[in-house]
Amino acid sequence: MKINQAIEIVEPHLTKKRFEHTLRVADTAVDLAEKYNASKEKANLAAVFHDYCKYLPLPEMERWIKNSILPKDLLLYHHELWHGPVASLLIEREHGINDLDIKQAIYYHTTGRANMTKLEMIIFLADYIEPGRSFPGVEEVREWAEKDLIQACRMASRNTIQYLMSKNATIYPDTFYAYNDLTKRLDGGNK
Ligand code: DGI
Ligand code: FE
Ligand code: FE
Repeated sequence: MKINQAIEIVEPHLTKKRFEHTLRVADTAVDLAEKYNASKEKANLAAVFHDYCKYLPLPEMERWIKNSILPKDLLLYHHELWHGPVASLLIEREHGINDLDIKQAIYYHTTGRANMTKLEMIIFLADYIEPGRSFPGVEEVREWAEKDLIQACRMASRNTIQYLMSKNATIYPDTFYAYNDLTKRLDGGNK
C-alpha cells in the first residue's frame, strides 16, 4: 500500500491531535529505520497504522477480542492495551495488509514483548520518543535512541513500568517480558 493511501485511511479514525502524533511517530520511525538498517517503507506503514484503532468503541474492541484468535487475557487488563492487537487484525481484514512484520509491530507497540524484532522495537520506541512526547526521562531515551536501539527500548520499557506501578496499575505480562528480555540482551541482567 502507498503511504498516502494509508494516511487517508487512518486520518478519519483519529482526532487531530492523535493524527499529528501518528505523523510524528512515522517520521521518527523512518529515521530509526534508516539508522538501524530496517525497511523504511515498513516502518512508515506500521507507524501510520499503529493507533488506527485507538478510538474504536470499547464494546467493539471487546467483540473483536472475544471472536478472534486474540488472547482473551487482554480483557482482564486495561483497555489501553487492546488497540494494538485489534488494529493488527483489522488492517488485514479491512485493508489487506498481511505483512507479518508490520502486523506484529502494530500488535506489540504498547507493551512490547520478549524477542522483539527490529521493526517492533522501532515502532515501540518511535511511539515513545516522537517529538511531541514529554514524559519524565524521555530526553535520556532520545539520547540512547541515537546510539543503541535495545538500550533505548529498555529505558522506555522501564520508565513505563515505573510509571504504571506508581499509579498502582496492573501490568500486562508482555510489558514485563519486554523489559526482562531487553535487559538480558544487554548485560545478562543482574539475576
Ligand atoms: O497509544 P499511545 O497513547 O500513543 O501510546 P501506547 O499505545 O504506547 O500506550 C497507551 C498507554 O498504555 C500508555 O499510557 C501506557 C499504557 N501501558 C503500557 N503498558 C501497559 C499499559 N497500561 C497498563 N495498564 N498495563 C500495561 O502493561
Ligand atoms: Fe498506541
Ligand atoms: Fe501512539
